[in-house]
Amino acid sequence: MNTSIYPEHGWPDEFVQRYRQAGHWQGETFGALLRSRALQHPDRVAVASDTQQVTYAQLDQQASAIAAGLLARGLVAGDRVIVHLPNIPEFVSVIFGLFRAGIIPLYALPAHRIAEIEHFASTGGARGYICAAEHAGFNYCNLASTLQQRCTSVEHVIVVGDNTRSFTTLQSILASGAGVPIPATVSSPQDIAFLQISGGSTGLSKLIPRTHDDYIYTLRESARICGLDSDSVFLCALPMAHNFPMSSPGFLGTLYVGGRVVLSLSPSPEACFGLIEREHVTQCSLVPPLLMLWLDAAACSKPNLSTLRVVQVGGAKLIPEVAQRVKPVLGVTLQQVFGMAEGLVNYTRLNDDADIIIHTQGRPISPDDEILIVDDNDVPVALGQPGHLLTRGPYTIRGYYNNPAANARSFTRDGYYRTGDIVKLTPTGYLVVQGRAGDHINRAGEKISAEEIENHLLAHPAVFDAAVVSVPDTYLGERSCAFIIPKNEKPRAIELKKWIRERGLADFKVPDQFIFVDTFSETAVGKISRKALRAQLRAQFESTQQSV
Ligand code: AMP
Ligand code: DBH
Repeated sequence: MNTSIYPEHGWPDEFVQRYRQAGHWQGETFGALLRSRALQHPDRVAVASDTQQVTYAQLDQQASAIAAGLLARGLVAGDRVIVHLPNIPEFVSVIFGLFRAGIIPLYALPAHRIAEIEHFASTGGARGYICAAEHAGFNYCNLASTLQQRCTSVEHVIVVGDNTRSFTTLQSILASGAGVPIPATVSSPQDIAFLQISGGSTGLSKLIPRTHDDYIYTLRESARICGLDSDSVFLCALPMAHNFPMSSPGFLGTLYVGGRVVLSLSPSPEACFGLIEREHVTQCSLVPPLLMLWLDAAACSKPNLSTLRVVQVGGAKLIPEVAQRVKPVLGVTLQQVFGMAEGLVNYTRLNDDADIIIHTQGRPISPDDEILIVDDNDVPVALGQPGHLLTRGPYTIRGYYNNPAANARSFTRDGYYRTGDIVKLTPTGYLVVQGRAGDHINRAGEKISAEEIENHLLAHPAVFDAAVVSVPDTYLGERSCAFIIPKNEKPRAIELKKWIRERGLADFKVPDQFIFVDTFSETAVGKISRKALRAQLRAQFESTQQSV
C-alpha cells in the first residue's frame, strides 16, 4: 500500500523544494534514526523507568523484533495501529517497531475510553490496537474486546503484560520476531510517520498526519533551542502520547540527541522529585496546573533538584504570577512553550530576558514559519493588536487525515492552518496568547470540545437542551460548566456525570459543574448560533460569580 502523503494534505512542490534547500528536511526516517543512534552509543541508557533500563542497542533490537513479529502476524506497511499505552518503556520500543515496519501508529491518551478509541479506529481505519493490560485501575483488555466487536477493521490486539483474555502479548511478538530479518527500508522521509490527535474544538478529534521529515525537523531544532545534548536527562511526566512531551523537545527530541529519557507513570511531585534526584534529571515539561503543584510541594519539602536545568511549561496559558516563582523556588530556567499537534511550536529562548520569559509564550521554531494575525474577515490586524493566529510552515500540516469537511474549515486557500487561537505579536516577534476563538475548553492542557459533550448530554432522556462552556478556574485555568434545560423533572448532576462516563468518554470530559435553567434566553433557542449562546451563558456565569 502506498503510504505517501495524500495529495490533499501534502505540501505543494515549491514548498517541498524550499524546505529541503533550507536544510530543514534532511531526508531522515525514524527507523534509520534509531539505528544510527544505536551504532553511535550502543551502551548508553536510552529509556529508564522505576523498573527498567533499556540501552540504545537494546531498543534498536527490540524495535526490529517487534517490526518482524508484527509483519509475520499479517500487518503490512501503511496499516494504522492505535497505541494506547501509559508512560512505560514499551511505548518507545512499540512505536519504533511500528516505524521500522512502516506501520503508522495512531497515538491515544491513557485517559481515552471506548468512545474516543472507537472513533480513532473508524476514522483511521485501524487494523491493530496495542494497549497495556491495566493501568491506573482501568482494564484496557475489556476495552479491546468491545472495540473488536464494534470495529471489524481491528483484527489485531496486542497487550503489554499478561492478560486473562488470551490476547497476543507484546512479549510473544518480541520472541517471535527476534533475529528475523525485516524488509529493507519501507518508509520514505515524506511518508506519514504517525497520526497525532487534535484537541478537537469542533466535535470529535481529528487525525493529524505527521511525516518523518517534518517531525524530525522539529526534534532537531527543539533539542537545540532547549539546550539538549547527549548528556541531557529528560523526565517525561506528562502522558507521552501527547505531542508536547513527545516532541517539544520531549522524549523523541532527547533520543534524537542520544540523551536519556526517564519515564514517570505519574506527574505528581511525590513521584517525580525522587526520580529527578535518582536519575540526575536535567529537563522536564509540565502543564501550568502541575507546575503549580510542583512549586507548592518544592517550597514545603525542599527536594534535591540540583541537576534540573530547564522546565518547559505549555499546553495552556501560564500566568505571569506563577511564571515568576519558577526560578526562585525550583532554581531552574523556565521555558514557555506554545504549541499544537498540528505543527507550529513557539519557545521562549533560554537566554531571553526575564520579562520575555515571564510575559510571552515564545517565538516560532523556524525562520520559515509564516505567521498571520487577522481579524474575522482574514484581514491582518495592526502590529500588537489581538487577532486570529494563522500559520503555515515546514512542520505545520496542510490538512487533516481523511477529513475534507474539517480541511475546508481549518485551512485557508493558500494553505494556512487556522489555529483557533487569539494572539498578539510583540515588536520583537514573540507571541502572547489571549485565548481561543472557538468553543473548546482547555482544562489543565486537556482540550475538550463543547459540541462533543453537548451531543452526549442531549442523548440523555431527561435533557431537553444543553450548552457546555468554559469558566475560569484558579487551579485548572479553565473548567467545564454544562447549562442544562431539563425536559420535565430535573436530573441530578451526579446522574449526568455517570451518564457521560458510561458512554465511554475520557474522565476529563465529564463536566465539572452543572447549572439547571428553564430556558437559555427569550430569543436563544434556534435563533442564535451555539457559539453566541455559549458566550452569553459564560457571561451570565461570570456576572453571578462577581455578585457573590
Ligand atoms: P492540541 O490541539 O491538543 O494540540 O492543543 C493545542 C492548543 O493548546 C493550542 O492551539 C492552544 O490553544 C493551546 N496551547 C498550547 N500551548 C499553550 C500555551 N503555552 N499557552 C496557551 N495556550 C496553549
Ligand atoms: O498543547 C499542545 O498541544 C502543545 C503544547 C506545547 C504541543 O502540541 C506542543 C507544545 O508541541
